[in-house]
Amino acid sequence: MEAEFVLSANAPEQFPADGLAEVAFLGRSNVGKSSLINALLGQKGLAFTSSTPGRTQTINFYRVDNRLYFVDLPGYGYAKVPRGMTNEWKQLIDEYLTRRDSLQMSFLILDARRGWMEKDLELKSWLEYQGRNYLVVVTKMDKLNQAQQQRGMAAIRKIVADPLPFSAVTGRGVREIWQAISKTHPQ
Ligand SMILES: Nc1nc2c(ncn2[C@@H]2O[C@H](COP(=O)(O)OP(=O)(O)O)[C@@H](O)[C@H]2O)c(=O)[nH]1
Ligand SMILES: [Mg+2]
Repeated sequence: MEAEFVLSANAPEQFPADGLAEVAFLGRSNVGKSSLINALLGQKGLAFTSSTPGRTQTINFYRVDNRLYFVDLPGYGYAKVPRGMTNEWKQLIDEYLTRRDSLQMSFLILDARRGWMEKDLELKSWLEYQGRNYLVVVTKMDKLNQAQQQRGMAAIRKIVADPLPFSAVTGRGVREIWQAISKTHPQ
């Protein structure tokens, strides 16, 4: 598989115009969006990861095998960002999710230790309202013991049927997530 960073956009005019199908990664700041992208693409440093929440303020496009884009969206729910900036981000994400014709599926990413939080539920409702196809990925599974994993997944399943467990540390879930992408976007 070949993957490359293409561009960072902070306005819709900058989004790629070649019409390739897109897979978006959504979730709270620091939930592990970039780490998930890197794990799926098998390239550690491709998507910028940071232990400082709220760093990624642009929409970043990665082209995969010249057949689709992975789209790393800015994280929501980072309280320390000035209000005006939060609105700017929100507007950019809203425009992307509302209007983007080439968006075929989204991953809503949850932290295994936290499960559903208010902003995640808002995003879920919003994706459904927009008629968007999405799947839930539960990341950082490696941070929980067996019993906690089961409890956490059970709580998440009360709200969506088939969350996909994942860990960027162990690689758990990579195969299943690729299968889900291939199902939505066959070669
Ligand atoms: N233990 C563990 N840490 C993770 C995992 N995924 C991400 N992280 C860590 O969580 C922090 C935020 O990850 P990042 O991918 O930058 O999150 P983003 O802000 O959503 O893009 C980084 O320190 C990552 O190393 C995971 O599956 N397991
Ligand atoms: Mg990131």
